[in-house]
Amino acid sequence: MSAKITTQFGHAVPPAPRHSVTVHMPTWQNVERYGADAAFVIATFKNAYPRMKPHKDIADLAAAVLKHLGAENEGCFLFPSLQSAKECVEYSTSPRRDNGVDKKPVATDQIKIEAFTAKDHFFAVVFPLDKRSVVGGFWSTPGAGISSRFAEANLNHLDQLTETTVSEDETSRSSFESPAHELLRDRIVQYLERALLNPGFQPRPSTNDIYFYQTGMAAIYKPHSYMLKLYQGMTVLFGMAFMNTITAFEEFGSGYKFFGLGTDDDLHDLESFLQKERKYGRKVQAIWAEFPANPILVTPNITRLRALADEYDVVLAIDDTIGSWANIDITSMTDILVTSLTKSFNGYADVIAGSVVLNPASRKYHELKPLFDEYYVPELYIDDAEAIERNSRDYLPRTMKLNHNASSLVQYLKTCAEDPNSAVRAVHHPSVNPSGEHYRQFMRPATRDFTSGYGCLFSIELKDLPTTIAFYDNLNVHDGPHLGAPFTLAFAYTMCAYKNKLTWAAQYGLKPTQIRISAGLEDTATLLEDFRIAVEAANKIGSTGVP
Ligand SMILES: *[C@@H]1O[C@H](CO)[C@@H](O)[C@H](O)[C@H]1NC(C)=O
Ligand SMILES: CC(=O)N[C@H]1CO[C@H](CO)[C@@H](O)[C@@H]1O
Repeated sequence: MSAKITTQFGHAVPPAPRHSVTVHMPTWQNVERYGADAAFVIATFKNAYPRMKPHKDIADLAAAVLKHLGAENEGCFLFPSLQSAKECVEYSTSPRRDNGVDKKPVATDQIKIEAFTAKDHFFAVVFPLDKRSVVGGFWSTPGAGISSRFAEANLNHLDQLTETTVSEDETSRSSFESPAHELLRDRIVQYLERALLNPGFQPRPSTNDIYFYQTGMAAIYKPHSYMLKLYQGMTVLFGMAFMNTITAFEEFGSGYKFFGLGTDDDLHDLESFLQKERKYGRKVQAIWAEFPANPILVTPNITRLRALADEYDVVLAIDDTIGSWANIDITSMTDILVTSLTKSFNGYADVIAGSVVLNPASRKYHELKPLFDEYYVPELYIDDAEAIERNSRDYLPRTMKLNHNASSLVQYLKTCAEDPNSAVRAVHHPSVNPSGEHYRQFMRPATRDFTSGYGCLFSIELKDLPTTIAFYDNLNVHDGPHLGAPFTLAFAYTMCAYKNKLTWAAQYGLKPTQIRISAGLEDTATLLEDFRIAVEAANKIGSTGVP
């Protein structure tokens, strides 16, 4: 068993570097509190995933900006580009912010954009403090704000903080292009081109087809917003997706249609939907899917999705974060490949970033490439690019360990699930899911230095709530969101994200008795022992709920 975890609730997971993106959330009691009122619990966190709430460096820079403006009683969010600042204002003032209960849009004369320079140029959106929960929606979903490293670098030049005029000219933004960005683009192309399934497939993506964003969510939100300018159409979300992705399609654009199981039956329904929309002359702009999907790792039949996208002239955008480049080769199936670099690519839970790869062999390329080149504004800060460049040097060997460690745990838990006396009901992972067939088809062939696997993420499902609580409270790993870190993380995904809509979630196979696990790099035997102890604690509870 590993050393007993002593990290306090709400603190970053050790070694807790300055830019950590983790927060430890032990005990089921806290899971329930989070599910009931996330904002309340997040406010008590010392560290958090940066989109949950601004990192301390960002909060400090925002405070300095407000002080400079003599507006200490107002609220402010900071953005690296005028484009993102304007989108924040548009979001905050939209009539769609009226939720009919406790939120109203911000009046247009109450919110403004101010431009500043310290080390770099940046933009502040300033608004009345009591509107923070409204404007804050733009901070947490699109993830288009400045990064904590951006803030740190500018805090070091606070003596130079000056207000400047708000100008459309975004040309002098040198901090968003650097040798590190170039190295990263080269590396990404290299990973995409490694161990190809169809080497004959041409043309292949080049470094010109890679776009960087400051978060994984921005790598979804920004392309979605560019496409709205071109197509003004409906969006399809096929299969379950990360909770903020669903929110992004709810809050931005002209509606979305959700096929939340991502199964072959859903494919039939999708086809009927596309037929109907075509019949009524309505444009569907894109089909989005995760490969495989959060949190129970269903993998869609991407061959069929590709065929439907072609037949109905719709963009196919795939988020491959969970499968990850090293393991799967799906670029040629997509029009847009989006990845959260925050996860296993960066691998050390201390940077957030995202990327988009356009597929030059896709028939949508001639529309998408000019669209991206028109609207794309580089926003990935140089210090973040440098950190990811350093951290991703061991991406391949690290991914192999993550694959292996996750699979070892899945094998053990599968054995438990087969025992009728065990509290473990199921384990969800592409290696054991029926939809895993769709995943295996796109695994890269083994090479001398790498054997493909199924990624670091899986979910364990317990018999009932009492056994789930016993498992969660007795599992000696860190708890919280995030995946692809060096340390194992357990996350009560459904309970945290959907406690107030469990019936909705249940339609898509999500249960409060599932715990999502991101396997880390701990010694396999130790990890197995930690899980065995938690399973035994759950077994002891039995069906009565009494130990
Ligand atoms: C996926 O869809 C394709 C195209 O419809 C079909 O030929 C194939 O059999 C499906 N794959 C699986 C594994 O069901
Ligand atoms: C079997 C395997 O690859 N397990 C690895 C899990 O990660 C740790 C830390 O890197 C390795 O030591 C194990 O070998």
